[in-house]
Amino acid sequence: MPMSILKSLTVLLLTVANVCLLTTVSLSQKQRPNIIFIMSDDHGYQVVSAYNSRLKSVAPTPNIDRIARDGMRFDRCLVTNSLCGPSRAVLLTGKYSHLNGFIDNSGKPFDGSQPTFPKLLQQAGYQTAIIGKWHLVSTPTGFNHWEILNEQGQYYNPEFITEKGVHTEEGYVTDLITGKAIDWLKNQQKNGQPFFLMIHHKAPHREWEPALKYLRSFAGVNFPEPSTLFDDYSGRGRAAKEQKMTIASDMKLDADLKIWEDRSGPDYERTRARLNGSQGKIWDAYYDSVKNDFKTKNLSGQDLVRWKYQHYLHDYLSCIKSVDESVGQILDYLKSTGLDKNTIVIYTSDQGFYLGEHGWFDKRFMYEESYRTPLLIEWPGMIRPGAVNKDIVSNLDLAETFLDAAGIRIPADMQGLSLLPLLKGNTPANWRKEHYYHYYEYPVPHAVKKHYGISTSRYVLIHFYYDIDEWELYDLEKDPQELHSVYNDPAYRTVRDDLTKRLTDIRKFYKDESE
Ligand code: SGN
Ligand code: CA
Repeated sequence: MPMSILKSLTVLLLTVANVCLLTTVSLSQKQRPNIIFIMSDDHGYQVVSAYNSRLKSVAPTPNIDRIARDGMRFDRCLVTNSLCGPSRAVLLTGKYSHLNGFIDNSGKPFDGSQPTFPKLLQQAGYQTAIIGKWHLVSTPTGFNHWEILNEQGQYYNPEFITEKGVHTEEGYVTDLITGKAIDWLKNQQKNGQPFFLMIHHKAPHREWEPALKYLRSFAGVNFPEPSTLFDDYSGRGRAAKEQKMTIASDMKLDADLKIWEDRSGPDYERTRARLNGSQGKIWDAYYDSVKNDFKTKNLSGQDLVRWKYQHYLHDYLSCIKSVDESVGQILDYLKSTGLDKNTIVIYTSDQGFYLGEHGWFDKRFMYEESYRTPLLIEWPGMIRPGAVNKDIVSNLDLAETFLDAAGIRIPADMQGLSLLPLLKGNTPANWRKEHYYHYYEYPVPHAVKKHYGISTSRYVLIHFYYDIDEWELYDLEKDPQELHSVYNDPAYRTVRDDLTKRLTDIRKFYKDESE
């Protein structure tokens, strides 16, 4: 064969090879999924209707439920430290609090120079963004775009922080966050890179301030009470007895239930005082009626607790109405643009919450309602619609799951597990059988004593330390409401010994030797 033909053939072959290569690259680029991570603040799984909530008929969450219908519902998603900032730091780093350094909300800034999954996604060509609550004191790192609420954030006419500084916007926080998220998504379609978007709601965090349009959405509704509303904590230790998060004593009539005798004080300033004239009229019309009801009924004792419970749930669930609406708007937007086909959507909360169970609001404890959090994931073509997973998973696993989904190598020092096999319906035989927890913030604001512990699918062993040294053990099969610790019950001696040893081992495994 003459040399010139050979050369042309070689060039042709190389060109074909290059085209193939290019096609492969652009195909795999294209196939890398987009990820939308929606996280609310303090949304208890027990009031999400996909979880068969006791409030399903009166306060459903139809849009959040769409993710469960089209994807997977996780029934045992546990957090490592049931508090806002710490949960977010675990999410970003895939490491327990003692290693990522953000153990409580005391104000110490998150060290944003450490490796996080958004940085790795960004390096691999993802566009990354966070919009909404951040609560980690330092400013975000690893994001192409960020617009965060100022500290805890405000519900009405809230302040946002960007690289340019702080500004205030008129409107309701959940609606504003949603609008910003959709605006950002519109720009992503133009640049063709895969994206990762975190939509972090403030709602339904205390003090549960609803959108003005939803103030009367539950008029006449009676919210079913939990059977433990009047728990006396007799089967447990000092930690459950000495906390300060009861509806009876710690829920405030003014800040929490919006009944101010005189309109003043920091709580008033950060809520009602933020409203403008016409907004204020709508608020006053509703909360004046609540105040009148309170005065007219003149309740005390258990009747007063019941009344407070009803109004607490009214405000909390009205906040959820906006969150649910927001989820619907995001899902609709994805569908209308065709983005839904290659986008993973996750809905979760930074931790669980008490909605009157044990007479409480707030979270923090390694007891079911605050320890567990909702987790719903849809991924068209990957997850079988309507799937339910009962394995022990954790917010610790999310960083690795995102990296794995994007085809990025997972750093060896991350401490979670990718959920990818579970999403495909194949739980590995060696999947974790136990989960480790450690909570540190004491005494303010809710006097929940420091504790750590281990849980399996059936048992929870907790060690309350610091100003006390008490152990509790619960058998979730026999006592799902965790009313009677069986730590000193001889019948549980073997279980107790086994779990105590496993707790020592798991603390070593996660490198947590601290107390
Ligand atoms: C505030 C709340 C507490 C809540 C913490 C932490 N009080 O201090 O009730 O436990 O935030 O919540 S409030 O009167 O200011 O609402 S977290 O979600 O940020 O961890
Ligand atoms: Ca929270």
